[in-house]
Amino acid sequence: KEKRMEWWKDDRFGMFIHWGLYSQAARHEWVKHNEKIDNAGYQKYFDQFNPDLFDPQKWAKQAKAAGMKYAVLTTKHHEGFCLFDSKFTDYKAPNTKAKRDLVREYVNAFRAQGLKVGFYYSLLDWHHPQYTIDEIHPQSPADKSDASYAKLNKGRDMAKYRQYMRDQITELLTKYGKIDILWLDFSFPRKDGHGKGKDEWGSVELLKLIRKLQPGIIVDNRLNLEEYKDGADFETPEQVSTAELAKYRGKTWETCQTFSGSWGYYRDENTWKTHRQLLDLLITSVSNGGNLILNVGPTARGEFDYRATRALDSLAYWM
Ligand code: JFZ
Repeated sequence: KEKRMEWWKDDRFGMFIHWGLYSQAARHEWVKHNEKIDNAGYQKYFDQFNPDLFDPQKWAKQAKAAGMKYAVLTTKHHEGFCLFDSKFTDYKAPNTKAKRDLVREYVNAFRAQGLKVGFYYSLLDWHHPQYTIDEIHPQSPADKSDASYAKLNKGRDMAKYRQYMRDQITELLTKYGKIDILWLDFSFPRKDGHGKGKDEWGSVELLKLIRKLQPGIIVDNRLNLEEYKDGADFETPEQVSTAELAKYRGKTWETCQTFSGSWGYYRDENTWKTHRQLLDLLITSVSNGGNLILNVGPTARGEFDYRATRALDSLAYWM
């Protein structure tokens, strides 16, 4: 563990990239949940997905210039759409107007710039037919009784969904060469049973598979496993203040932060951090012994918008 964390502790600064169908709605990556959109209502984003301006070499150059040493891309977010070519679903970029595996292009471009490459993979899946409806699913029932969930989940089988995850993670960890980071997201066990945690995800088995396929890979802690301590490599304080970061001293951690209020592209979000705030985050993270991963939400056409570009440019200038 010490050994595989060496480069990560040295590199300190990375780029998170949240990109998916939600980028078209341009109002939060949780839009499907927030507006309770069902698969039929969401279909237009699949039919119209056409990232004609996608140029991952440009992304990689911007990351590198800003001093970032690694990147993590959402290969699949909670909406279930896959940016990669998977044998196990039709709900993927190659079947859209993009007509190709966007993850492969990302991997090639970032590696070519000498950056380490990571994959974010959502455990949640609001599109998969076998994924059971839980409290935070877009179709979660108004009536919160067990019977009402049971009725909705008739015919859904999490064991099949667990197999789907193992199959897709196997694809991601065998078809793209050495992958440096896997960022799994996330566990939300609930007392009433309508959340998901280690049993629903098959966490221990999943981690063993990951370690077998890529022994050097670094994995985040969002499976929330008490047992199998070697499973997770780092803690993930999300959107915490610089004052709070001091509490993580002595631990192995990476804080993930946005330029503005959401992870996915949000056109009308106006609370962008100032250049000074971004620098403060970087300096405070590093001086407290942690990493910072700053997020960009590219537009649906595949560009970093002018605000993200300006923020990255300001970091590059400081670097
Ligand atoms: C998750 C996602 O829901 C979100 O869209 C984004 O991808 C972010 C990086 O991760 O959000 C979480 C997950 C876990 C916690 C908080 C937000 N948590 O454990 O506090």
